[in-house]
Formats: sequence, structure tokens, C-alpha cells
Amino acid sequence: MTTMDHIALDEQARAILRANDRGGYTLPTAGLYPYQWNWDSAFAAWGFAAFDVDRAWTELETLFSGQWPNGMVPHILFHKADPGYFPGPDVWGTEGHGPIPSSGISQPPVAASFARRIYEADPVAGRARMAALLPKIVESHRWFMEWRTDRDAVCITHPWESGRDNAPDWDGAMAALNPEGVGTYTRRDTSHVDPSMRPTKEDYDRYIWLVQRGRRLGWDEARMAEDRPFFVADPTMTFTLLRSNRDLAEMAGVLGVNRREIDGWTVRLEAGADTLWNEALGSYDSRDVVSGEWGQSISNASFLCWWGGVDNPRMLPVLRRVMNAAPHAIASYDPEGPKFDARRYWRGPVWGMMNTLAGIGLADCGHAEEADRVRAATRRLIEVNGFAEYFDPMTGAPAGGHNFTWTAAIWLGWASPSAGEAV
Ligand code: 9WN
Repeated sequence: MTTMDHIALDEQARAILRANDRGGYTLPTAGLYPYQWNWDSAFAAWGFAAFDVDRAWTELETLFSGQWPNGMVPHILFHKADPGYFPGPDVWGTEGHGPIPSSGISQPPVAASFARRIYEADPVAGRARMAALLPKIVESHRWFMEWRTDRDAVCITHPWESGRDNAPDWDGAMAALNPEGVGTYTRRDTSHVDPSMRPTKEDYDRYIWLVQRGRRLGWDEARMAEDRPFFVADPTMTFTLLRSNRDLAEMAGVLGVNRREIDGWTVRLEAGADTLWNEALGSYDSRDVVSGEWGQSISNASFLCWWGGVDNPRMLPVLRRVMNAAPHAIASYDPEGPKFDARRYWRGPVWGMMNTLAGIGLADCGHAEEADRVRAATRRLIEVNGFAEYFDPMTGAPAGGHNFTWTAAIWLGWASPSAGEAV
């Protein structure tokens, strides 16, 4: 590719962010995801920071405007009802909980990490914005530590909370649920995207059953914690909170805010990360708290250890093997594993934003060769196949939604040759 081609792709990425902008918040992609999603928005903010720092802060501010009084930042904010997505606000039934209609669960907490990057892009412009956001992020981390930990690893109460909806990690925990009485409903995702690229009906029945249960319990965390049918300690959650927490502590230091409580959470999360080491598998793995079983899954979330600042020397050979096992890295599930499915969402496809977290983490830990390899692979995928939601690791073919916000954002922030890695 020539420099001209890259400049054209940079322009295309900015155009995608602008086109998905609904005024203060950005859709992941029009049609398939017509609302504001939590971690998508944090990536979007970082993407905007490459050309409009003010708009970047607004994205995070809008996200936190949906924060619940208990500290949770919901995984979806339903700013404006749209029949194109199921389940919408009528199914979640969270009225009275948050300031705006929303889902009742959260998503991987990457906001602090991107807020720090946006701050560092322009510390003068960012100081007041960061200062206003910081206590809200602290509240959200406190909520995770209080309601989502087991042995200090961060857990999910719904597969959607992890952001890796149908990952093989939860197969055991999902099979243990009996979605009886879930009733009939009409999925909308499969009218936007080829069903072979999406979760199955068995998965969806359980997703909706868990939503109905939360609703029945009034989304009251204490009541829901009394008897958890689904509670899985997740590497995505644990490593992203670990990184965000370190970044939050740094920001607190810069702003002269007491960081003692935040530093205490970092110590706990480091211990929690250790509980995700599956010795038999030789990898970080998810851990089903209810059954005590491992997920037995080497996934792209296993490789977020470096993003979390956990430089376990045993993970590098695992990463190299997984990267060598498919032409396009990093597959979301080990291509040599028994459940690999090259097209089905989180069971094989490559996700550019996960590559970004792994790649930046690798670089931070001094693994320049692997970091460069992940970045080059991501760049090539986007150059050849465009700004897709995810990609087939065997062929590179684009899959899921198109003109995708976080793919455009990571292009601008990291994958493009013109990306300022300092941002
Ligand atoms: C459910 C928006 C979101 C991402 C998730 C991804 C997918 C939703 C869905 O899309 O999840 O939250 O309906 O499939 O798995 O990571 O945030 O892009």
C-alpha cells in the first residue's frame, strides 16, 4: 500500500466515526447496533481524539451520563428507541434505575485507559474534563470490586457483560442454565447479518432468560447476588479493569486526588488475575465460579494479560502458536482448539480492537517483535477488507457489520501508519 492509500483510509475512518455520530455519542454501526454501547464508545472516543479531542471527551461524558446511582455504567444506553435491535428497553425493564433508559449489566471497563490517552493527547484542554470524569470512573470501578469479583478476579453475570457474547468460555456455564419459560421473541440481529456469523438460538434463549431474571429481581445487585445461576471469572474483565485501574491511579496522581483506594484495587486485581491461570491448559482462562470448572479456552482475551501489565513469560509461546495457526491473527479462539469456528463471532474470528489491546500491551511489556506482528496483521486486514466488525482468521474475509466504529477508531489510534501511538 502506498502512503496515498493510507491517507485515504485515514479519511475513510474519520468519515465512519462522523457518520456513526448521533450527536454526543457514536453507534457501533448503523442498523445492527442502533444505540450507544459502553466499550465501543470508549474506543470511539480514542478514535475521535486523533482529530477532535473535544468530541472525544464528549463521547465519554455522554457514556457516563447514563451511570446508575450504584456506580454501574450500563452496557447499552437506549438514547432513542429503535425497533431494529432486540432486546430493547421494553425487555430490559430497568426504569427507575438510571438517568436514561439502559440495559441492566455493564461491559469491559476500558474507559479509564482511553480517558488517560485522550488526556495525554492534550493535557491542557483535558484537565478539567478528566477531573470531572474521574470520580465517576472511581464509582464504576468500586461497583465492579463490590459486585463482580470472586477471589478478586472480575466476573460476568451475563455473556454480554464480557463483550465476547458466544465465546466457548461460557459453554459449560450456559449449558447449566435451563431457559424454560423464556417465551417467544424475534431476533433482529439475524436480519442484518448472516446467521452463521452470529450466536445460535440456544445461546439467545439463555441471553434473554438471564435478562428476564434480572428484571424479575428488580436489577437489585444484592438480590441477584444471593443465588447466581451464571457467574464466570473472565480474563477480559479482569485484565481491562486492572489496566484501567492503573491508568485511573495515574490520573488521580496527576490531578492531586488521593489514590490509595484505587491502588488497593490494583493489588487485589493482580491477585485475581493469578486465579485465572489454568495450569493444565498453560494459559489464562475463564473460571466458572458456580461449577468451579475452567472454560478450557485459549482466547484473544487470554492475550490481554500484557494490556493488564501482567507479563507472564509462559504466554508468549502460546501467542506465537495461536498466531501461526491461522493466516490472520489473532483468532478469538485457538484455531487448534476443538470449538474453533472461523466465522461465528467470538468463536474464531479476529477482532481488530482486541488485537489493539493485546498489541499495545505487548509493546508496553517490551515485546516489540510480537507487538509489531499483531499490528501489521491488523493493518493488513483493514487495508484489504475494510472496516468490518470482525474478520475470518483463515481467509481475512470481512464479517458481521460494516463501517464499524471501533475498527475505524483503532485504525486511527494504532493500526494506521500515521497513527500517533503516543495518543
Ligand atoms: C450485545 C456492539 C456490541 C459489542 C460486543 C459484541 C456485540 C451485542 C450483540 O456488539 O454484542 O451487547 O447484540 O451482539 O459482542 O462486544 O460491544 O458492537
